Amino acid sequence: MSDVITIGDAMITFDPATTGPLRFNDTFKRKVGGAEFNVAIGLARLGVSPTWISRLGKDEFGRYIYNFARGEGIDVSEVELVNGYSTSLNFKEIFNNGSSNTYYYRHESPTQELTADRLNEELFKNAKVLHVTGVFPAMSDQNIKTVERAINLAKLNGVKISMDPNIRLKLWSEEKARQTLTRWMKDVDFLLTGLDEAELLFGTSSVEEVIEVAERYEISHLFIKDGSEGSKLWTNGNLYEQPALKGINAVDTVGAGDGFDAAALYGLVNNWSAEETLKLANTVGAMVVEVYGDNEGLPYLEDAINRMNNVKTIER
Ligand code: KDG
Repeated sequence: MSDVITIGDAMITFDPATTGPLRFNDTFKRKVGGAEFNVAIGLARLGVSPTWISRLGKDEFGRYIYNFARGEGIDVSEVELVNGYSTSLNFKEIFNNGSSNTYYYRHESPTQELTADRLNEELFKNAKVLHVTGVFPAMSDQNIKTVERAINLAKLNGVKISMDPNIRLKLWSEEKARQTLTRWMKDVDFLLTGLDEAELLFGTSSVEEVIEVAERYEISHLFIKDGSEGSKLWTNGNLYEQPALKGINAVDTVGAGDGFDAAALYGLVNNWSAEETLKLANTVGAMVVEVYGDNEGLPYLEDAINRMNNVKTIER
């Protein structure tokens, strides 16, 4: 039984050894990434049991990701290694200010073997949350159908739906992203979004107006991730705010949103108060940017709580 189900493509991420334009980088570190996969890693480290539904190529990279996921304690019973596809790849380009670009080699992704009818209904009978993002559906119309069925199964079984729009304009157009994600909004319980994404989806980046939209869709928890401006949580008619952590040295911002999501879901699944849930999410998002890699900075619960409470630990 798992608390949170998520569906997505994972990839081998090649992190450059130096900053600057990709074409000048000739040395890379082989790592793993994938928005939904990062969330699953984050959840597992915090102590929530995640099931990650996916397909990987039956190749060396697929085996590596599968074993990595198992090592992190993710339930991989719904992950298969399939013939005829290569495991997805992603080359990163990082600049000195921590900003980055991604270059995908994920067409066709092995997740094309994950058709809607292959979702295991049993899984939804005991889970608490289904977490979806805009990355997996951006990859193909078939994935849109798979997410749609997952949402229906979640609804049928009383599973809450969490969504991070995670808009990747390298994978789909603004219009398709808007059409698809807003169609699902009426089923969303927890929305975790950036203001730029809210602008694209709802035509506004004003916090008050985004709250109005959330109210219209009957979203119970609206998390707003606003980078260096901090984050907000609107729930039950109340708005909570957390400033960005001070003194952060951002070396790689990729995956920060996924860390935020994992921690927010941790708080929600464990019935933490709104204030504490937002504080934990805000802290974990910040911890991710301090470490190179899409998920290496995701903390274990004790470390996240110490950081959140400013407890200094000395190990030597
Ligand atoms: O959110 C971080 C992910 O986006 C990254 O790990 C991989 O680019 C990626 C993707 O599309 O999932």
